[in-house]
Amino acid sequence: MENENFFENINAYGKWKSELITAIQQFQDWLNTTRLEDSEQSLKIYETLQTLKYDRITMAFVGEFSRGKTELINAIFFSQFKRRLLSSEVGRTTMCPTELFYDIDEPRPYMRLLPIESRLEDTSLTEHKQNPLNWTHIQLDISSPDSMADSFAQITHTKTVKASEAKRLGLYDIITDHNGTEIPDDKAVQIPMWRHALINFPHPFLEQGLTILDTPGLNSLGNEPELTISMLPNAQAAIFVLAVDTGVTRSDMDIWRRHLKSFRRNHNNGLVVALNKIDTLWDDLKSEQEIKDSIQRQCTETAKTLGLDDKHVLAISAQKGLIGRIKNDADLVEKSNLLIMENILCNEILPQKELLVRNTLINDVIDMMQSSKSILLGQFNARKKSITSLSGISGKNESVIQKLLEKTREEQKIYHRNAENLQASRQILSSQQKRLHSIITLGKLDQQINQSRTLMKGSWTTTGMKTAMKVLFEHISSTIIEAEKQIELTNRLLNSIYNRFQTENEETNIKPKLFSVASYKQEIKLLYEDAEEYRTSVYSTMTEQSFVIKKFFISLVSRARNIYFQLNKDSDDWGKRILTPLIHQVKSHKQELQIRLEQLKKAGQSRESITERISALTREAKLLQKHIIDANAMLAAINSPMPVILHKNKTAEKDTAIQA
Ligand SMILES: Nc1nc2c(ncn2[C@@H]2O[C@H](COP(=O)(O)OP(=O)(O)O)[C@@H](O)[C@H]2O)c(=O)[nH]1
Ligand SMILES: [Mg+2]
Repeated sequence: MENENFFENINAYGKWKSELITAIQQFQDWLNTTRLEDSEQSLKIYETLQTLKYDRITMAFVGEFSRGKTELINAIFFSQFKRRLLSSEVGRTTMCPTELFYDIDEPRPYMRLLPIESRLEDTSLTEHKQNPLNWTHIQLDISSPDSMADSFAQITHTKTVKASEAKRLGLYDIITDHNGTEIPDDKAVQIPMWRHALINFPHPFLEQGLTILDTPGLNSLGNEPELTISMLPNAQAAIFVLAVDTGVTRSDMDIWRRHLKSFRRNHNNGLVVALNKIDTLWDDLKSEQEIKDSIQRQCTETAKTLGLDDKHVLAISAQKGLIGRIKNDADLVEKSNLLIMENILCNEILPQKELLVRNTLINDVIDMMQSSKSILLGQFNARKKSITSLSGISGKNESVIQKLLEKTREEQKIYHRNAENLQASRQILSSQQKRLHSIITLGKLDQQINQSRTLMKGSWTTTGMKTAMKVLFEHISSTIIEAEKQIELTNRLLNSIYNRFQTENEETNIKPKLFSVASYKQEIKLLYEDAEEYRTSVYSTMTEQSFVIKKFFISLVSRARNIYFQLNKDSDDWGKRILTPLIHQVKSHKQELQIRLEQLKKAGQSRESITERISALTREAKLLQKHIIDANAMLAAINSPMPVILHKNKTAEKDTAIQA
């Protein structure tokens, strides 16, 4: 009845991640012992480990006020506290976006609240999050659910201010009444006390890296563009909560259009529509079938309104699910459909997340492992070759040895040419990289951002925003196209360097790792689409709201800068490491030639010394073999997929995932 399956799958994800971390740490040690360590690789490994350590899965609960988002969070995550941990009673609704997570750097549980007045500044939420001093800090006592619930009640707090103050804070929805007319300046209105809440809490789910984002209704979503432009797009899953007692209202549709349609486009899956409060349709006077039919009708109706297939809407009762769990009433939990909902969530999110971690982090490490392994394989083969030739020359006459010596010197010449070529290629590559960097510097982007800002000439209007956005995105697109051309040149150069190397050294078989800007281009495209959708929705609902536009611009710029920063960094990392496999290969070839020459020079010596040499080489070969076996084990570990725990409960999985 408890969400064992959900729990085990999230746990399996956490375990998979910690096994990855162990394998990568072992790789670092291995590089150390095999002396293949170089600073670029170590830095990359360190960064990968840090990213994995702080990596999170975000699940966002989105919907209009009072649809039961917070109740659903209580039911899925906090039922073991045997009470409503987050306030979801009548009249106590979430007033500010709330993030629940586990802070590995600060294991003492806390709640941090950002005062609503911080909206007056131009600082983004992301920046605020980096500075705890701006927040009101409350220590949480997790031994007492009651005292915790008391602290969490802060999230629902409001305060009374004059309408003029609400206007100053950009809370436009509050100062207009139902007919859209503005409330007089000196009239009192209720505004949220806090702008954002962070809750650090050692819950098993959260400890595995899950972040829950609870949002208030449309007001706050509409007024805090950062949620739309950055927090929601970055979430792995969004749960859109509707309720049967209200049906799909105009404001539900507003939220759907403004915030979730683009989520659906950006993520292939991960969006779940929950039609909540089905218990209000439970009626003792009706037969089971009648109730089922009426729920089904509502689902069909909802799906139609949202433009989805029926199966994408899941009917649930968050409240009965929570009560059932608190009272250990398995039938009630079953009837609430909560278990199905949880299964869908893990089926949707975890495989997608695994793929993301693999593509963005792990594949690079695998490349490094493979190229290091191939270097050792080269060294191993060189030892074996030396052993064979050494066994061959023992007792051979002077002229044979002389010939072998000449042949090796010839090879050495080729090696020198190779090394020189490589050196020259390195220089060409480095100048190409410099050119690339001059194209995509953050400085240039910032200049463009400032220009767009000036374009708006302080008249933060939607029209100004439209022009500024267009100019900014045109600049970004043309820059990326220019960067793409430059990268194409570098890729071509790399292919020819590797091909040449291959012809000169038949034994090697390494392929260059080419770079592509496709994913950055795609991200910019999505950002533009999100921004455009947001801008037009703001335009259609509000005339001139400098506050929203300003905040919108800030969040837009911050996401664009991030994409740019990442492109810069990734291409830089790539540039630094692209020739490493060849360099290592050349180094070990040099080593091998030296060994061979020494042997030939000593060939005239006693049989004992040759035998000694052979056994030394055999020892080295054995050690290399051991390192290679270890590398294979690390590769197997890092390649192994995350285990999927199959459903134990009888509620079969229902695939309601929304495919884009
Ligand atoms: N009947 C019924 N009421 C519910 C259900 N889920 C939530 N509610 C009630 O709806 C109200 C709003 O819930 P809340 O979780 O605060 O909504 P939110 O604003 O979307 O977070 C509260 O009074 C809840 O007790 C449900 O499944 N059935
Ligand atoms: Mg709520």
